[in-house]
Amino acid sequence: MNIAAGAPPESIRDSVRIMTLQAHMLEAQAQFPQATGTFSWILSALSISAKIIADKVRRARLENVLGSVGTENVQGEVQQKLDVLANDVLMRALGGREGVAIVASEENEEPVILRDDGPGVHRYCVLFDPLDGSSNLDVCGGVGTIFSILSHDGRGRDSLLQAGSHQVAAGYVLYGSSTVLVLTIGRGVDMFVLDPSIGAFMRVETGLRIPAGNKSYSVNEGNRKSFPEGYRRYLDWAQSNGYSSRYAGAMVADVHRILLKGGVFLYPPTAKAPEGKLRLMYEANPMAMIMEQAGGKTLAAPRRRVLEIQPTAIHQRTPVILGAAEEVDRVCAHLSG
Ligand code: P6P
Repeated sequence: MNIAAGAPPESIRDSVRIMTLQAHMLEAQAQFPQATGTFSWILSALSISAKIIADKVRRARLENVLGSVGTENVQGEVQQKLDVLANDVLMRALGGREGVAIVASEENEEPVILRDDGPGVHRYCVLFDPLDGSSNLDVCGGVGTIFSILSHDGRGRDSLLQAGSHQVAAGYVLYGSSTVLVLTIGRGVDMFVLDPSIGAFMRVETGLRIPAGNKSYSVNEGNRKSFPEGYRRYLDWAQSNGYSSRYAGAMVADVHRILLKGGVFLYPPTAKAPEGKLRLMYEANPMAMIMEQAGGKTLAAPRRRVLEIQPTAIHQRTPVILGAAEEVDRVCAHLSG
């Protein structure tokens, strides 16, 4: 290869290097001399869980694991068979990692206390929605896993009750036309796609930024009549200004579209869910960290960042307005009008 003096070889440029999720994490870890690898091991547990869940989702109808188990979770929502399977995979993968002190799941009423911090041992809390949007499974719609990682601060289960701004990492896996993992460790947003032929998540984007100018909103308009008036004013304005509507019914799918294309996603207070439907700790907070790291915004109400909400319960809910910064501002202008 003819390497001009000073010019780096083509093969080491970010855009052409072969980088797996594992290599990406080890490269990030190397920048922290004091790092012990605990955090990287937790991410590897999430990665293997995603590969197993992806396989189960794609084979669900063939293996007759679609449909519900006939029970309800702590949210009062009917549990799908794959909700329980995905939850079990994540619990077993994370349970085997020394660095995990506590695990909290949408599917479990109580958090699972695995280990306490030992002298000189720093551990983490992992919160997740194992299979977000699972009602889409029967119709082959997008479903996903959402995760949030907090430092364990020695307060036992109260270590979970930290504001979203304290997250050390957040991400999601979208089981869609391909299996995509999106991750932030507080230094931008990176995207990986599972290559099933080699069983590795391959890095395809680094430093994602939400595009501006996409005239698109995402909301369940079936709830329109019970939205607070300001939301209805925004929707009337948007529909009079050429906006399109996109709604997948699974937060991971809707947020992923906004991360890549722009626009705004809304889950306002409704008569059925006056505090909002989405869960703060393992849906809104991780998505909010990703949105803000990608230059977007995530609010619970005008001038109320989701990441600043001080939680009082691990399953508490919140309204959500998230997406491109200028579009979130436009929604808020109608809420405050
Ligand atoms: P609705 C899925 O059940 C979920 O928790 C989110 O993934 C999704 O954004 C929302 O609920 C959909 O709720 O009321 O529109 O069906």
